[in-house]
Amino acid sequence: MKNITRRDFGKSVAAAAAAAALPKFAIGQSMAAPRQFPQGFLWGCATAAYQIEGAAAEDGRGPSVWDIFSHTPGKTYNGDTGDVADDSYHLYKRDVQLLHDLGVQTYRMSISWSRVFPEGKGMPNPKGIDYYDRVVDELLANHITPYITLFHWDLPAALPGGWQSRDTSKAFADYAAYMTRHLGDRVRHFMTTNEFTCFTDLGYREGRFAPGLKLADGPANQVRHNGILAHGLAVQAIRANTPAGTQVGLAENATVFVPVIETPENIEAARRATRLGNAPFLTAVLEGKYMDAYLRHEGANAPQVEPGDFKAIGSPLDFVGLNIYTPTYVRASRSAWGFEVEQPPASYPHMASPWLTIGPECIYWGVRNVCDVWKVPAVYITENGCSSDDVLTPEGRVEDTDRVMYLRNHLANLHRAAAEGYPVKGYFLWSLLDNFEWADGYSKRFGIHYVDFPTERRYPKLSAEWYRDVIAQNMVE
Ligand code: PNW
Repeated sequence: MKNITRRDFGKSVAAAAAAAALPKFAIGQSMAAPRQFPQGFLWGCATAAYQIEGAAAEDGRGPSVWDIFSHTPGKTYNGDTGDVADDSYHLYKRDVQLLHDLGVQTYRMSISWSRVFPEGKGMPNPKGIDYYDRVVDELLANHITPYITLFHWDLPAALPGGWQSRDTSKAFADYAAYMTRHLGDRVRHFMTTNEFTCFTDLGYREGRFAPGLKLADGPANQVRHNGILAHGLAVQAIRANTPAGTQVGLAENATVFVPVIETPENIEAARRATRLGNAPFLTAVLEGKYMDAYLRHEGANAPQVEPGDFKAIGSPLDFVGLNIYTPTYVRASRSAWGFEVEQPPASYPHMASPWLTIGPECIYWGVRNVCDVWKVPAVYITENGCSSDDVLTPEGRVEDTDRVMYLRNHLANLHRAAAEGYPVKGYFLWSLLDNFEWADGYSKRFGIHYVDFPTERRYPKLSAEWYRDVIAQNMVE
């Protein structure tokens, strides 16, 4: 059979349209409106300190729980550590150049708390602060707006009890105050914490992440509480130490509930599930209290709350950052909760990381659920991206067509949210570079730039070329 080329197909469609007296359109041109993003929409990339910086023992940096954990045999893939990572500590100018070449307006980065306060508190380390001054100044010189996360999991190892102690939440607020007072003249956007569930549950209940503990429900719930308390105290500290107009938020991987079919009942089920499914974290932060249903469910294991905690935790935010990767499908049901979660069948597709199931509509529903339930003033996608089995050819190319597919479909769905009027202000692609993917070490690549770790050379992948076009046109095809 003769292969039908795109051109033939276009011709035959055009001929059929003419015959049927349908509106005319040019060959290859879609009848659908182009997916143009709102004017001023911010495009960016995201990274995190421990995943890219390396220089783990340089210039007075103190160890974090991730240094200890990754150096403990059996904890990370292949025993990989962040000792060198992308060596961005030394190569940051090259990385800012990559951002510049993409044409991004903005960059989300995090600060290594133990680089600034090697002991977690006490005396700051001037060389650590200098590094972040240099990075921020380099970004600004390239007209790239920094969005800074104060805590992306690399807790100073010296803090007694880690997140099991309320003192850590207070130490975090002091560090946030110091850091934002220092950077607040140049940086106007701060996120307190990244992904509560990863640094609390994965670190203290499941033991898959640093510090690798497997606590019982009671103490593990207290760790969660100390995490949201740290966020709240830090919001207060940032407000008190920065000029008016500084924007404060957080980056949260809220569970995104997607209606299995878009019926009014299932959409309502997704809303209910959004509140309940995020009860210990985002719901508590945005409602300024724990849901009764959560407290009832946890019973004797519910966290201890001290007077004033929720005044801090419920501090109003300027924006909510959502890290969006995967969908959780939900439908209406007659159960007590009013919804039921669908487990994906074994054949459900995923990217190179087995947990990274593909459901591009999750980015639309993530924004919509959060805006509909909590009426937040502004939303950013603070992370979205995927791992692929990238192969660097001898010519230095990486044809990551699957990553382009993943990103294109997510952006089409994000466009839907923007077009419906939801207040999405920007998008940070995870990640600028392949980097230390936590317990998966260097075995999973999330970058749109390939990093050849032995040489630290960076190569733009096909996805980087594609993203550059998206940014230039403020549009996704
Ligand atoms: C996020 N999960 O982590 C983090 O913010 C990044 O540091 C990380 O590199 C990126 O996503 C890719 O993993 C997650 O198992 C890690 O569902 C694991 C999960 C989700 C997010």
